[in-house]
Amino acid sequence: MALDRNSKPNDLSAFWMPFTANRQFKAKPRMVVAAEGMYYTTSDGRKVLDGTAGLWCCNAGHCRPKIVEAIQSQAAELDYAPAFQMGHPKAFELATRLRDMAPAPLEHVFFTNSGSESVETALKIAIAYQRAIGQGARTRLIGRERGYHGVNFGGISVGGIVNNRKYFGTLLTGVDHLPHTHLPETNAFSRGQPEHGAHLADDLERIVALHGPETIAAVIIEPLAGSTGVLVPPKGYLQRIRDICTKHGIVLIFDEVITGFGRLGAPFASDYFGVMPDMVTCAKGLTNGVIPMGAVLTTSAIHDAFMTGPEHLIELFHGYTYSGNPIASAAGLATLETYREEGLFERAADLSEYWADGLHSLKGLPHVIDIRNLGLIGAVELEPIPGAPTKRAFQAFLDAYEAGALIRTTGDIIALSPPLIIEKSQIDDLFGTLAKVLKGLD
Ligand code: PXG
Ligand code: PLP
Repeated sequence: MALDRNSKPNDLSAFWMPFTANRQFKAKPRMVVAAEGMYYTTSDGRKVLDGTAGLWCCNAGHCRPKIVEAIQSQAAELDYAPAFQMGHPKAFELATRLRDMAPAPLEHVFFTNSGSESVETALKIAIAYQRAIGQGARTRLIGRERGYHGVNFGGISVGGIVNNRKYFGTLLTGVDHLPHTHLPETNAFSRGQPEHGAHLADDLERIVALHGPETIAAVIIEPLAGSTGVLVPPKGYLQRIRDICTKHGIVLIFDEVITGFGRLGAPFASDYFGVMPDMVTCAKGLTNGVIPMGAVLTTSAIHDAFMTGPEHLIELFHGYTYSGNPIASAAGLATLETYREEGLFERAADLSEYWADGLHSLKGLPHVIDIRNLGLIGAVELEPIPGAPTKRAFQAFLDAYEAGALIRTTGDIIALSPPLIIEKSQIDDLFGTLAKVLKGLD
């Protein structure tokens, strides 16, 4: 069937859109109807360069043949298999492939359907693990200011983005937060990891002393905070967090929903920074964003602590109807194969200097107060319009879309994270378009 690029829904009212200014969108909709490689096609027939890999998820680019074929044939062969007390081969294959590509200590995989579910799963496993090893008083969870861990109750409780929390009641109890690592006074326009700020990890010692280490189950942080506007960890910070967790018997969870699958030019940020957590949460790039799927990776120490007691009993009372769904598993296998065949993680590493050059060339343009980068991630922070925060960056988003580039904004920060297949000429196009947009802003 030929694709009708002009097809438009005749009613936009029913769909309550997520994280969207609904009334503004519906007054002037931005619809994409097709995608291939680095580009979206809009409903008015324009090509838009994808500067964000969808929402940080299409790391191999769009409509990649191997992934499309895997999904099509899996749907026709085994559409769904019960996830509890039953199995199917591809979920096991994918778990093995993930274990083989993950940092060595992470040997077991629990499947979910999103980053948010991965976070809930990891927090629950951490608390249950502490109980399983006789540390049942360890129920507290420590997150970080400006952290994003999805939108479910556990995730927003440990998260640190005020608008994602304040409308939703009292959240989980027994949660505390580390300070964020955004230090513009000393670190603005750092290229790569900022020099200053490792000492902020020491705040964990204060929190541990305040509550008592024997009450703390886990610390969860993004190794590089993405959603809050790209906060790159200061040099030495992550290792200090690791050391303090080890010293006090606290499980360290790295939320790698954005940083997993090559975004920094290595399979995971844990590899890139050489700092090993006890659990990793991931999603997005696991299936190239094409079918919802997430995963939690754990060490054998954590997994094995549950594998005791009578063998006919369920060891962990947790799971989702779609954990390890066959079509998602097929998409995951084809995605990991595409990353490997095309050497996309290495490609991201090779391109990261060119990317940083292009990004930092925007310094000096109107309203630009900071630029941050690592791997194939970039952020441009704009001076907010007095009395109208977020408006200037949102205008940049609208103007860039009209000018043929898809960017993301959060607050007054523009975040960029292209598919890892981006060509140098497309990096030039992206920053060329962005420079023009920035020059035209009020
Ligand atoms: N943890 C982290 C670190 C994330 O970045 C989630 C959990 C939640 O994943 P799900 O699949 O439940 O959305 C995320 C998701 C943005 C943006 O533009 C970021 C995310 C999602 C959508 C938009 O920064 N991060
Ligand atoms: N709500 C109800 C009434 C259910 O029966 C189920 C699952 O059986 C769920 C929620 C959870 O759904 P899922 O397993 O897709 O997360």
